[in-house]
This record gives sequence, C-alpha cells and structure tokens, in this order.
Amino acid sequence: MSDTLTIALSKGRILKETLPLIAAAGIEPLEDISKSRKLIFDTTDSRVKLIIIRATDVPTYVQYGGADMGVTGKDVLMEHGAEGLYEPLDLKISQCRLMTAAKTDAKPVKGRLKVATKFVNLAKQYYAGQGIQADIIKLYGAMELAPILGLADEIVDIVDTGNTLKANGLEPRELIHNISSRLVVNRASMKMKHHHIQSIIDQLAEKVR
Ligand code: PRT
Ligand code: MG
Repeated sequence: MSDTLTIALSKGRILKETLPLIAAAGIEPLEDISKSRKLIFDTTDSRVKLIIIRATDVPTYVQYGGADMGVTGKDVLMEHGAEGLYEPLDLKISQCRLMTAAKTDAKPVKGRLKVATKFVNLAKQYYAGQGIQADIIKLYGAMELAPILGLADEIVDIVDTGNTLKANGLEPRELIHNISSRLVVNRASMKMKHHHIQSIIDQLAEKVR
C-alpha cells in the first residue's frame, strides 16, 4: 500500500490530454480505459495505479488521501476550495475560460441579477467582488437554457470556442478566470512518498515545457 501510488484522473475531455503526459513519466494503463468499465487500472509502472472519476470528485479523493495525486480543471479546484491540497504544476491542457454570458439581445437588468451556474461559489465571489447584487441559481448542466427560458439573466459557465453560446443566442460578457488543468497532491502523501511523487512531477514538468 505505502509504496504504491494512486493517481486520480478526470474522465471526459481532460483524460485524453492527460494520458500522453503521464506516459512521458513511464505510466501507461495496461488496458484501454475507454473500452473498459473498470474504475481502477494497473499501469506499466507496477507501483502506480490510476483511478478514473468525475473531474468534480478529484479534489475530494486527493484531499482525503483516497488518491495520492490527481488531475482536474482549475475551475473545479477553485469551486471546491481545494483545502489541504498542493497544486505543484499547471499542465496547460484543456484550456478554457470561466465567463459570464447573456442573451445577445438582453436588456439591462433593473434590481437583483439572476444568475444560473454550476459554479455557485465562484459566481457568488465574482458578483460580490463587482458589487453586483445577484441571486445564484444552481444547475448541473445545460446552463445555456436558463436565459432562454427566463430562469436567469446571465450564466456563469466554461467557454472555449464560444460556439455553444452562439448556437443558443447567447454571447460571452466578462472573463472571470482563465482555466487549465492542474496536478494536485495530497499533503501527507507529499511528505511520505516524496521521492516518488517528486520524480513524477519533474517528468510531467519536462513534458509540459
Ligand atoms: O460532463 P460532466 O458533467 O461529467 O462533467 P464536466 O462537464 O465537468 O466534464 P468535462 O469532461 O466536460 O469537462 C471537464 C473540464 O474540462 C472542465 O472542468 C474544464 O476545466 C475543462 N474544459 C475545457 C471544459 C471545456 N474546455 C468546455 N468547452 N469543460 C466544459 N466545456 C463545455 C462548456 O461547459 C460548454 O458547454 O463545452 C461547452 C463550451 O464549449 P465551446 O467550445 O462551444 O465554447
Ligand atoms: Mg461535460
């Protein structure tokens, strides 16, 4: 147990870009992750296991030591709070922007602003920082629908090309944060397994550069 290292990877779009990075550190899953229903994978490094979980669960697994290290989006880390996690490396993958967006024909809002988002904490911080009175409505997906159906005046969401907003009659407004995926490490693991973890960080950093 103590000489094996568990790395939590985000399934979905981040995974594809993470696998070539960890391969450069000599870590490759022994079977095709996309063709398996397993959640834990042995790798070409007998001391390293991969777990494949939702991006939003990565900070929690790493924080409680279920995994020693993990990869997830900065948006997820900031929304979670990421208390007790080291964030030693920007992997510069899955880059995107956290933005506000509204209908292209939206009229200025009088009174409190209604904002739909899955990033409730980040949205609260952002509007408070702007001195804007906002009621935040939590959604789990398809935020773009909220302004169209009159649920909200604005959304806070991830934007990459902007095509999704455009296809739904919305436009990006204010940039809140630039986002990329980060390597995170459990604090106790960083002490107990320092040599192993540091060598992986160094190899990833070399590949990112
Ligand atoms: O889908 P699920 O609910 O399981 O989880 P998830 O949506 O968090 O996972 P996933 O794999 O979709 O995204 C994980 C992480 O990828 C995010 O936390 C970001 O850090 C990063 N990322 C990078 C993105 C995008 N690019 C992105 N374009 N996450 C989401 N999108 C979505 C966005 O929400 C919007 O619906 O793509 C759409 C916008 O794309 P454009 O190109 O049309 O602007
Ligand atoms: Mg998604």
